[in-house]
Amino acid sequence: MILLDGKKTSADIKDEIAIEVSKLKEQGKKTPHLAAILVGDDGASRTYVNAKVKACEKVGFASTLVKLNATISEAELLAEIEALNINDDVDGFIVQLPLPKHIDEQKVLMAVSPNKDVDGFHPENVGKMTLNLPTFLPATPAGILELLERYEIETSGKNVVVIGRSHIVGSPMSILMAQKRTVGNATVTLTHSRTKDLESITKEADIIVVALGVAEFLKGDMVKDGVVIIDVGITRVDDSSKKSGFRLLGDVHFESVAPKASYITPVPGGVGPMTIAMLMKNTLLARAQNEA
Ligand code: BQF
Repeated sequence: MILLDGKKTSADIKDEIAIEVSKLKEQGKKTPHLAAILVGDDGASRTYVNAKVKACEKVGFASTLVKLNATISEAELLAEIEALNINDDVDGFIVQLPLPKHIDEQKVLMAVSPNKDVDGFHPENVGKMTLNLPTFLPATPAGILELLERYEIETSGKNVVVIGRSHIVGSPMSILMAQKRTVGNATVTLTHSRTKDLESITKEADIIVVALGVAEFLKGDMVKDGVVIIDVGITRVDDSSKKSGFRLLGDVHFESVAPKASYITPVPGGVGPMTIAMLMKNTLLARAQNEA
């Protein structure tokens, strides 16, 4: 069993991006600038946004964090988005999810200018992704592709099973893995809460991407020997022995699955850090496209 080290791989990618940024600066070109909008004070969301700001510092990007009160109206949030859309100094921005319940997420994602949409969530960019046209790929699926590529894991002709159909991970992951691309050409099965006899499907899988948000859902008796496991879950569970007061659990029951796996992502330190690195990559791309 080989651990897919997302922490190390993401550090490598950030080093590569930092070199590109130094080159831009040497050439007297503009520094890439990522902005993030954080609505409310959800603890996990704050952690994610802080990780993104820190990554910007690491690669040499400028960053702006726009913090808004949880009680902000949808109209006021849309006005903040428009301000970033028309701010020529900002190359790309994200609206940290999840949003408070009184705000229509789809309306918000559609307000982000597609050429600044470094999360790749705007319908125009989802459409481009689906057609395999150049666009910003959503960071988590892109991070998984990058991890598979760097570990030289063959995907062509393999049976890939994706568990979970979210717009952020499961759905785009299933689309990308089926496409004709370097990491792709797989036979993909997208499974979800209404899937019948999931175990009979996962047992045939060469690669399983688990992204349903249920801690330790996938057990060892659901997979075959040699399977490649990509665990996207990150559920916080109370743990008084930790400084933070919690620890993270994946969607995979690591103890029973890992012994059967050829490759497996740990939680933490697997897919999560790759997500951040790919957001940096998309921001560098956004800057390049503004230059052109
Ligand atoms: C790690 C996210 C659910 C809902 C909204 C590193 C992250 C996570 C884990 C991180 C996530 C998850 C992010 C680790 C960003 C990934 O070491 O294992 C980094 O910051 N993520 C997000 O922005 O919004 C989410 C999960």
